[in-house]
Amino acid sequence: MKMKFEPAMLKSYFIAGTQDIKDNRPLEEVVKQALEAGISAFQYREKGPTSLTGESKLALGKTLRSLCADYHVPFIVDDDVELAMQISADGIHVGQKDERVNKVIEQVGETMFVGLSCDTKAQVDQANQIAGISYLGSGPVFPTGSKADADPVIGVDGLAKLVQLSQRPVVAIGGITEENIKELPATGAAGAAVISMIAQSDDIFRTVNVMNETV
Ligand code: TZP
Ligand code: MG
Repeated sequence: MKMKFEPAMLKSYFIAGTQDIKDNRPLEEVVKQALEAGISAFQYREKGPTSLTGESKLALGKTLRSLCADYHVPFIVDDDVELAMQISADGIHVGQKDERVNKVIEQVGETMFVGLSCDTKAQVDQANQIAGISYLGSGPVFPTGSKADADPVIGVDGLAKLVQLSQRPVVAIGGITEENIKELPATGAAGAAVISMIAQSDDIFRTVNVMNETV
């Protein structure tokens, strides 16, 4: 199955792995609510000391993959090309420190779309030269507590500059809340990618509505 990339997929982009969910709630329950609420994409990202690996990561990946397919919402895997291919993901997302993007593009071929994190002008200039990249993820726009090795905050101005330089749509990421999301439309970003705003929300329907109505 090959899902064609559309910029509208970036509007309300939920990223999560088991490490992001508190109070012993199953991740699939949170993802199902987010899908019901109308997210435009889901990225499966198991990262950090408590995250799943091996068979348990594969099993949960399969469950989440098929859940997203039920809702016709793109399912994207962070940084794990082997898993992404095994479970027929719609997309793969890589950072500058992950497997080199050219190699990833070669490995996945036409089977899925590719997203790349960029936070400097040099990185965007380089990404502009690579035909196989569908979208860019920005560096952290606001301070984030969800990524231990997050790069320096680029701010709303930094985001606007990346958008201007990029030949591909850019999804804003990092520390986005129901309050500061109002600052994003002015930057030209195609949408917001969030972990805690949805994973820690007391009302996922309200939160996803805010995303879909703002950016
Ligand atoms: N990449 C840059 S910041 C970040 C990632 C994965 C974490 C975003 O999490 P939150 O909770 O939305 O700030
Ligand atoms: Mg990464």
